Amino acid sequence: MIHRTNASVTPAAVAFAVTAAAAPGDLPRTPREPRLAARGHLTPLHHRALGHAWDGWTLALEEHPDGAARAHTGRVSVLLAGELHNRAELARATGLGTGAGTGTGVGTGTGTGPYEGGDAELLAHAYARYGEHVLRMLNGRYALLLCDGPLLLAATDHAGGVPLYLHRTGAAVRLATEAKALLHPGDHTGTPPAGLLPVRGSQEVRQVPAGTAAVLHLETGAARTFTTWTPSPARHLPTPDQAVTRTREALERAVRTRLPAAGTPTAVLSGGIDSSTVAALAAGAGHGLETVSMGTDLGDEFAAARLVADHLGARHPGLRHTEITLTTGELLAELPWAVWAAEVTDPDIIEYLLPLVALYRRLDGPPRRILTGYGADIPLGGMHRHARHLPELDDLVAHDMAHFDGLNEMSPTLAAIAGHWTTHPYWDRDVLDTLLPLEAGLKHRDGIDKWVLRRAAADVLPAETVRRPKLGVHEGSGTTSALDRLFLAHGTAPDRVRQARRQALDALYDTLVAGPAHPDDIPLDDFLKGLPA
Ligand code: IOT
Ligand code: MG
Repeated sequence: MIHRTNASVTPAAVAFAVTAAAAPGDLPRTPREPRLAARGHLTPLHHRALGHAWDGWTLALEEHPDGAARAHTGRVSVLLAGELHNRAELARATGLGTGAGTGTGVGTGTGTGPYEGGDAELLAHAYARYGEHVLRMLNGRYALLLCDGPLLLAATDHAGGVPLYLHRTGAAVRLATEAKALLHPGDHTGTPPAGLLPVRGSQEVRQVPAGTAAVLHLETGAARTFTTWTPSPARHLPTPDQAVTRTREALERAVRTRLPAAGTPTAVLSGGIDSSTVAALAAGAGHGLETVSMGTDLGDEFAAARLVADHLGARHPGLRHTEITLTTGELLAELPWAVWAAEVTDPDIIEYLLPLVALYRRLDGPPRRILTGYGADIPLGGMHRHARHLPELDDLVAHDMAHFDGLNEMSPTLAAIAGHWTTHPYWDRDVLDTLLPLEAGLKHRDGIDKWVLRRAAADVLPAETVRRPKLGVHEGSGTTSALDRLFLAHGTAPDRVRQARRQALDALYDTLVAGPAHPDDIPLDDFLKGLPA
């Protein structure tokens, strides 16, 4: 019998911090609230079962009785931070009805009707049938903690879509969806398990790689990892028409499974092909849609976004489009927030994320479910549109797929700092498995970049949008020039701007993530003045 502690899935539980340790001893309660940038409803977590005990906190983006989605059987406990996108298939394979439910109701979980239990409960059932191999069957965006007696599974989805950090302290293992919750100075004991990613600011804290599960035995201390997904190195040769059809079908399903059970979704819209396709498919699903576009005094793509919003608005009732303009100063002031949320220092990645964090923090109202086109350029080689030969393009795509891990560019915390949940249809596992293996001549064709995607969306977008060349978010919003000007204004020589940027980001991380500061404590100008010239 599974005790359901949370049957609501959308858009509940999307971040958590938790510690787990071996039984038989219970764990002392952690009185202090965890250090998390994500904002939401915090609930203490205290659970004891056969072979393990949990103590910590869960955080849900919506007011919720129990924080992250949890399920408990006698010896199995499941805590899922995030959501599954192949519930129906998983429920069917596990013998739980047709599995078509939305996951928002409280169902019996058996029989021939749609499965309506929560994601964590569904996982507990599927685990009972498939064991740890169930992790190879999941399509979702989650960090997962599963205890089976003294055996602990700590896993991320195929993309590491919800970052998960791990720290072993004696008999206990501490886990959190944000590194800062674990990076307490003076609390460093225990050898990290092999096979995990290093984390800046600590010798002992590790990040669980994308598509990986860490398996730790809480009593013996034995540890191993296993892989649940890898980017395909193979390339397929469908006909162009087949490639277009498969792309469209996979994307439609990915967008559909990401829509809220109730309420209106938001799409962040630049007017480029990636986000316009997502907006068009979301609008077509008939749940209403709000599109939002941001710009600064140095640049915007408002006209391109408005063209799409008007086109969709004429076809689907109930669409709303908003433009948000920031001054360059307001944009740059978000730099500490971007590092605080992303927990990385890569200058290129922060340049992409800065305008998006600034935008998410300006989205008002109750917590939103935000659809983004982020990530499309990685499997399709969109950032390498100037690559002149197909082998070069394919090499660059393979390189990007081999190096995305640990960059946290799709972390939910980027929007969770403002209480929102983001979701990335192009990094749906099935979409990625459809796009990535296409031979390069379907990604770049007739001199057109992201050809297969443009064709797949041609009937739902204005012809001008389908043709429109790519402009990166950092270019369209003026972020690149704003950052350059900032460092030049602080006396950095033009040939040292890049190096200075890297130093500033490292220093921000060390202060905010590894150190105890909060973005509110950091006036950016003073902070930059304090750095070595
Ligand atoms: P870009 O593709 O321009 O933007 C990513 C998403 O952010 C868009 O699809 C859109 O949903 C949103 N967005 C962009 N600009 C605006 C705007 N002005 N207003 C509202 N929403 C907007 C970088 C990039 O060029 O972003 N991201 C790439 C590649 C990442 C590289 N990473 C890697 N190699 N590991 C991407 O694939 O999205
Ligand atoms: Mg893009």
